[in-house]
Amino acid sequence: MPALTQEEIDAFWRDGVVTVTGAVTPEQLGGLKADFDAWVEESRDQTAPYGKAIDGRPRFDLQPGHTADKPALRRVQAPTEISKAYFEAMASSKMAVMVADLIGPDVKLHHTKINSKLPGAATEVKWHQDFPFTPHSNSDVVTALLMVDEVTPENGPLEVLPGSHKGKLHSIWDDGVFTGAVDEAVAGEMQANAVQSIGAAGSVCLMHTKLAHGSAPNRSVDPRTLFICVYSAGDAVPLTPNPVPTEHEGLFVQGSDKGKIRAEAYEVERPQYPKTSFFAQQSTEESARA
Ligand SMILES: O=C(O)CCC(=O)C(=O)O
Repeated sequence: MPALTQEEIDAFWRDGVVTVTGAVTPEQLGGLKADFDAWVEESRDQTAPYGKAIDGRPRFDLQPGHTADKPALRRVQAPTEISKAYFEAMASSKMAVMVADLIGPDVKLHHTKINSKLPGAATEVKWHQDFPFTPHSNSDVVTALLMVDEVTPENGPLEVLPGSHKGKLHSIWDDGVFTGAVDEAVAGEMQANAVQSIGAAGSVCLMHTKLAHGSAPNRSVDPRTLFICVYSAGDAVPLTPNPVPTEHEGLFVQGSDKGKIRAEAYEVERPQYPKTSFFAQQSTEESARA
């Protein structure tokens, strides 16, 4: 049974984005919140990024300025590997069916992460498109940003440029340096026409991989936690190493593997594999990028 209406499907292909409520059950949402709260508590004892993801990088990334009193856990890499609640929300929720309504019937996972903006943390995301980070043989790739907390205009919502998925792929290199962000002039134009994706906890923002987006710091007293699942059509094959590798990459969450590859013709600069984290790649400080 479809999980999206025809209007929602049409909006996704027209705008490159659609936000819908009820992507997980209240029980699933409760499990996601509980596990994330426990990770925030754990992070209070840490002074530097910690834990180990499968590529050896820290699983838990901290914003500079993180303290026990003001924790600033900004990223959990591949939470589905360490939490049943996150695995279930990725693999067996209404969200996965919604994605199949867009790019199915066969849908597989590429990667998962949590992007968190705790109150007072300076975490921001500079404007970019996802596809140049994760080029695939075709662009039937969806970034699903599940709102674990209510997302409001004040707590650092995702901001998108509707329709930009139909335009060009913007460079995320600057004069030989991988910045992971479009240049400032382009970002300014995107920001001028941006629309915020806000919603109740349990809503999901379904975003086309070529849609331009970014987000500002959290200026409220409430957390903003997004569980981000990147899914692709079953016949889309990644062309570069997964920047957020996970043992669950390639898992079919809808339909099945038909053993086919579908390709589109396009050109893109090869992305740089993150040495530490995505946020460090976007940092303007050379020392953070190293
Ligand atoms: O956390 C955010 O606000 C942005 C997420 C994002 O840029 C992404 O998933 O590509």
